[in-house]
Amino acid sequence: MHRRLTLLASHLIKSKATPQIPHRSFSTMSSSKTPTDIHLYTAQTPNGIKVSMLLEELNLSYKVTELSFSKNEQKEPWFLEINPNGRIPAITDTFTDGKPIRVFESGAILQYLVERYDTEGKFSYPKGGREYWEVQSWLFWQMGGLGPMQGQANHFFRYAPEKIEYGIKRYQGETRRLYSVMETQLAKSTSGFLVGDKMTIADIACWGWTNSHDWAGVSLDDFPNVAAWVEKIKSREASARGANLSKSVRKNLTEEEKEKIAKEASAWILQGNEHTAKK
Ligand SMILES: N[C@@H](CCC(=O)N[C@@H](CS)C(=O)NCC(=O)O)C(=O)O
Repeated sequence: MHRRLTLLASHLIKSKATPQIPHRSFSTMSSSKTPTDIHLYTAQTPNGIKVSMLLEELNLSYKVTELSFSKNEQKEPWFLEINPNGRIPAITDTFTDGKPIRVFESGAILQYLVERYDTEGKFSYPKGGREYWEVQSWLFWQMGGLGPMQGQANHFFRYAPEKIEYGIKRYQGETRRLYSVMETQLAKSTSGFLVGDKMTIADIACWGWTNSHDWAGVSLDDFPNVAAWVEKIKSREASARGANLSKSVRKNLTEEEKEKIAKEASAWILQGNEHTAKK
């Protein structure tokens, strides 16, 4: 594994614009940021932006490669070396032993980044303490609940070729239920964040999904504390930068534009379904 990652890393370094990797790549390097070897592979999605939000909040400089789903770049062999699951986000970095490391699954990446780079505990709590475990609980709650359920709500509401009422109701209902769990937690919070007195990786993990509630067809009207928390995080300069990293960010879409985007996404999702079914 190390050998393959080392080969991949040296290949990427040698051929800056390699024809094998024709993706949109750029660096976030700036003199005010701490340099790192982190290379983020991402796209403008709720899971993808978690990582860039944290990287920006930590004021780290990193390289970015944006993958195109419509070209199925996330399933290309070179990327499967970085994430065998063929999904974004994923990162590579130079590990503490000097050798390359890959990390995939957004929750694992957030944990890796705070363990290595959040030395002042700005977005995390000391390992093993009470708040640490509360952060872990919310992080796993997002990874196992909010993300997958809202992802399915998106699927049945926006992408499925037929409107299946049962699927739409089931996953929108679950998304609403999960929002109400957050609502209860935030209503009790004196800081306005999920855990303790600051924004943590638990908030970052949940934000991208909650902020895109509209795409799943779920309103925040019944969840005032969640709505206020969404705005509070949106107003943070670094988080906003991370959440809008992609050149393809589009805002205030009309219903026609939303339909067009959903139709395009639906096409590659259905192609992917067929491909998986053949395996
Ligand atoms: N549990 C994974 C989920 C990753 C995931 O589903 N990523 C989506 C974008 S949000 C993706 O890469 N989709 C492309 C595909 O399904 O081929 C994580 O949190 O990293």
